Amino acid sequence: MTEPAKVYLGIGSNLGNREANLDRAITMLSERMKVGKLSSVYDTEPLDSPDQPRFLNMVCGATTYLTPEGLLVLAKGIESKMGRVGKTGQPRIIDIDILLYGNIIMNTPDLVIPHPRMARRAFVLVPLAEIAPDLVLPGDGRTIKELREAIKEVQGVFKLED
Ligand code: PH2
Ligand code: MG
Ligand code: MG
Repeated sequence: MTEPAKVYLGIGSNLGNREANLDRAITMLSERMKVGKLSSVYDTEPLDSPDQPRFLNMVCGATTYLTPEGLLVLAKGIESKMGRVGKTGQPRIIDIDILLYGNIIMNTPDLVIPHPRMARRAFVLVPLAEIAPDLVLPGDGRTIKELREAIKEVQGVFKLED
């Protein structure tokens, strides 16, 4: 068998018990893939979505034999099992986004990898830089640490106490 893919998922919640929602998503992911490093949890200012409650965000590293499409089906399935109804731009119990899938670059109507907005989002780069600072963003060439340092504007990302 070929090597499993190393993937990174961004997880967010801004509705209900946000911490419990993140925990449940990680538990459900770990039932279907080998979950590796987890970032700290961050309380974050909503970005691109005005007038929303604050989010909790974190990043999860994992290895999997699922294809990118299979991983998307898994992520969407967990979102719907957890009762997500809010669409993009509305508050939601859980949002699981594929950030990176190995070095793959793909752009289909359903799936764009790397996540197209990750390079300018502190709520992704700050937790990702904790667990994978030297990872190079495919198609960009900069490391996650460099991208995080390149963000100039204040984006209100605060680490939760352990
Ligand atoms: N997700 C969005 C839009 N804005 N802002 C924060 N802070 N955290 C998120 O997870 C988030 C967001 C779209 O998925
Ligand atoms: Mg998202
Ligand atoms: Mg999403």
